[in-house]
Order: sequence, then structure tokens, then C-alpha cells
Amino acid sequence: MTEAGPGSPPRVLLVDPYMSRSDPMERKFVELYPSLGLLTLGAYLRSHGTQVSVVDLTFARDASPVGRALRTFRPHLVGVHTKTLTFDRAVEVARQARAVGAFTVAGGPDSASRVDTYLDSGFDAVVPGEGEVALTELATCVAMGRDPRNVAGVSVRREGKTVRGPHRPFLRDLDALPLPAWDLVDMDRYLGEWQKRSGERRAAVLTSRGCPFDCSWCSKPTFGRTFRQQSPARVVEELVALKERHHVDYVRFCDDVFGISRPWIEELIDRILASHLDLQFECLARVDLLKPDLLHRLRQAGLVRVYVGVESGSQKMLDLMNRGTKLAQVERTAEALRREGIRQFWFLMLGYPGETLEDIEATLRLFRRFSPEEYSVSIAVPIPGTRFHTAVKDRLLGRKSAPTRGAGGASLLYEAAYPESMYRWEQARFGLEAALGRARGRITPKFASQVGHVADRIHERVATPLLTGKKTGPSRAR
Ligand code: B12
Ligand code: SF4
Repeated sequence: MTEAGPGSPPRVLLVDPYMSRSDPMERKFVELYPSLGLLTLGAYLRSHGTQVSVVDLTFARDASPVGRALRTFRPHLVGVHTKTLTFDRAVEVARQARAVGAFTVAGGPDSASRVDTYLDSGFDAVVPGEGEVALTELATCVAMGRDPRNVAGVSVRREGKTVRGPHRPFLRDLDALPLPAWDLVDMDRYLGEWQKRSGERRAAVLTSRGCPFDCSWCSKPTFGRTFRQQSPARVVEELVALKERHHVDYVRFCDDVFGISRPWIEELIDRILASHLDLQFECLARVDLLKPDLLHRLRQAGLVRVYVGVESGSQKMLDLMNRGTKLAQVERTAEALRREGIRQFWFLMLGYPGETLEDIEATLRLFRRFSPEEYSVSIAVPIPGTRFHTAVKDRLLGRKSAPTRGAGGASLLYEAAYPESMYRWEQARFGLEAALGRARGRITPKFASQVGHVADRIHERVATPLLTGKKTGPSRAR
């Protein structure tokens, strides 16, 4: 292991193994931002006297920058950010790092939900929760040559068994975290890519950690059901820094749910307006929180696009998912968004247990009625650790999850009410509805109605009997 002398600071190399070039679908669909987890870890480590370098493979042609950094920076510890999609590359980075004597640590959503797999695959340790303090302590411990097994929040292997360090409490005060270390990655490259794609210089900002809601299919391995947020003043400080240092003019708020507290969001709006930042922004929010008067104020502050988890047009399904939202709230929000001219991106889900073809029809009707500008309709993925997974674990099909969001790509992973081909067909029907919605103004309403009518007949008379062996009820009114 590379030893640190007394007084010489630990050297930590952080790696994001995500490579946007490796998959053409990814390049098309994934919006590129540097990992906020790594930028915050980097900033925190530095503020505690650690030397930090980051290898971000997002734009790399191959993984050779890792080897170069190992040779020139000679880290004591190599920390790898993990997502399911990048598992193989993460393991390869760990192999290279261990070969030069560095201690290897995995952190981030994938390793948080399968600690043993990462330890089995050659990592020396996993930090399954919040990383800032745990990694800082671990780096010092490793650089001093001490045994890391007692560092809180760290899991290691001893004699073939996983040893979990003591429990590490979550950070209480997110305002105490330094600003993300944007200088550790190639921000100009990210912003330049955005400028080419959309004309804006876009950056990601996180104002809170965790989510207090409890949807049955949602996996929250890192922050669980905790909820902590920065003060509105601290958020604006970050926005100002992005504007001044990187000329950012568009922000994606990456919170699981943006603006959970009404007084908080009102204060943030006041501060954004008072600081004359002239930024546009987008966020992900819940229909029960997006009241029309709030949306009006958010638009004045710069909100131009919202991701909303509509999920289903059937109240029965929303209740089964423990979503905690009402169809009336979906309708109210969709109308208000349209009135305000804010783009809406709907997340919809098919195949959740209990869903019938009638429920899918209800979702399609809702979709047709509001015609959101953007949408994704995915097949429900039972993620280990969720109530949904527990409910279907005897019916799992033994396939691997495809962890993409892209074109609703994930396969059917459990024995649902209908075969996967039926859900694929339903996805195609949403695609047709979306295309008809987009063509509005260019084709006559009569033509759109005729096309829809033909598609409905095919659905009722051909597709449903063929794919499910069942007949559907009477056709829907268009
Ligand atoms: C914002 C976001 C995005 C943004 C920005 C991504 C980015 N570059 O960071 C966009 C929209 C681009 C995106 C894309 C994707 N995302 Co995303 N995304 C999120 C989201 C909502 C927040 C991530 C975030 O910033 N968190 C805040 C930071 C502070 O937390 P963190 O990253 O977890 O880091 C902390 C700890 O995990 C730990 N930690 C993290 N890394 C490391 C490393 C070490 C060594 C250590 C010790 C600790 C440590 O310490 C950090 C600080 O406490 C999460 C959901 C969530 N709540 O986490 C999903 C999530 C991370 N995304 C997910 C997925 C699947 C994707 C995509 C693969 C989807 C796709 N194909 O279209 C792509 C991959 C793109 C990429 N560059 O990696 C999944 C990952 C699931 C999995 N097991 O892999 C998540 C968990 C959502 C979900 N539940 O499905 N995403
Ligand atoms: S789906 Fe969204 S609102 Fe529901 S628990 Fe997960 S993060 Fe929270």
C-alpha cells in the first residue's frame, strides 16, 4: 500500500466510471451532468486537508485516464461512484487500483444496495450511505496504515465475512457542506455539450437529501426516508456561484422531490427574484405539492419544465402504489402547468400488480386528455428492498434488470398480469397518442380522430386477443 508519511495528507482519487460514449441509446437520451455525489465528496475531502483528484470517464473514449491518474497521482485510496449500469467498469477500476497498492472503496446507489457483491468483486470497502464524513475518516485511516474496520459507516471483509462498521448518523446541517468542487471535472465540456444540444449552459443543483414519502416501488438505498434540506439562502449562494464562475443560465434541481415544504419554496422564490439571477430551471415534483398559485410564482422565478410522477390514470392503482396522490390533483396540476406555459414531462408506469387492461385504458385516456409535451412510459421494475419486490418475489422471472430510463427500456422482470409483448404494445399506443398530440395543428382533428379510431379497433380486435387470449370490453369514446 502507498504509505503517507506523518504530516503528508492522504491522496484520494475519485472515479466516475460512467461513459456516455459506450452506448448510443445513452448518448441520445441521457442528460449529462457531473455526479453531484463526487463533487460534494471532493469538496468535503479537500476542506478537511485531503488531496483529491477526479477521473470522470463521461466523455472518455476508453478507461485509460484511470491508469494515468494511478501512475501520476499515486493515491492511497481510490473511491468509485457506482450505478448498476457501470458495475463492470467499476470492478475493473478497482482491479487496476489494487494492482498498484491503492485501497479501493465503492459508494453510490448500486453498491449501497448490494454491499456483498462489491466486496466479492474485489473492493476493499463499501460506504453504503452518506459518504462525506465516512470517506474522509477512511482516507486518513488508510493513509496512516490503520485498520479501517472500525470506521463508522464503512463495510469491509474479514475472514470471508462482511463486517459493518458502527452506524454513521446522517449529516444534520447540509448548509455546512462546501459548494460542489466543480473545478475537479471538465465543466466547460459539460456546459459546451449543453450549449450545442439546447443553446443553454445547464448545471445540476441539489437542495435536499432524501424523501419522506413512501411509494411502494421506490428504492432509496442511500438516504432512506430521511429528509433534510439546505436553507434557501445557501441554495441561492450556489446558484450565484454557478452563474458567476461558469455562466450557467439553466439549472436542473435534482432533488427526489423539489419543494416539499411550502414556506421553504416561497422563501427560495423570493430570494431568486430578489437576486435577479435571470436563470431558467426545471425540477421533479409531486402533483399534490404543485398548487396552481405556487406554479404561477415558480414560473415568475424561472421554472420552465417539470417532471411529474403521474404514474397511472387509475385511482385504484395510485392507491395500490401507495403514491399518496389523487387523480383530481393530477388534473389540477396538468391544467395549471398548461396555463402557465410550463413544459410537463410525465412519468407513467405499466405492469404494477393489480393493474388490468381497463386501468391502462384509464391512463391512456388521461394522457390523451392532457397531451403532455414529454413523457416516459416504463414497465414497473421490482427493485430489491422495496415492498413491490417483496410482493412479487415468488413470481420473479430471473432476468437481469436493464437499468435504463431511456426509451422505457426495462424488461418485464416478474410474472405480471399480461405478457411483456402486451406492455410493449401498450407502450406503442402511448407513442401513437404522443405523435398525434405533437401533430396537432398540422393535421386536422378529424384525421387524428380517424387514426386513433383505427388504432383502437386494432387494439380491441387483434392485439388484445392475440397477446392476452382475452377480449376487451366495448371500445372507448375518443
Ligand atoms: C440527479 C440524478 C440524475 C441526473 C444527474 C446524474 C449525475 N451525473 O449525477 C441525470 C438525470 C443525468 C441522471 C441520469 C442517470 N441516472 Co440518475 N439519478 C439522479 C438522482 C435523482 C440524484 C442523484 C444525486 O445527485 N444525488 C445526490 C448525491 C449527493 O448523492 P449520491 O450521488 O448518492 O452520493 C452520495 C452517496 O451515495 C455517497 N457516494 C456516492 N458516490 C460515492 C463514491 C464513494 C467512493 C463513496 C465513499 C461514497 C459515494 O456519498 C455521496 C454524498 O453523500 C438519483 C436518485 C437519488 N436520490 O440518488 C438518480 C439515480 C442515481 N439515477 C439512476 C439511474 C439509473 C440513472 C441513469 C443510469 C438512467 C439512464 N440510463 O437514463 C443515468 C446515468 C447517468 C450518469 N451520468 O451516471 C438510479 C441509479 C440506480 C442504480 N442502482 O444504478 C438512481 C438511484 C435513481 C433510481 N432510484 O433509479 N440521474
Ligand atoms: S417515488 Fe418519489 S415521492 Fe415516491 S417515495 Fe420515491 S422519491 Fe419519494
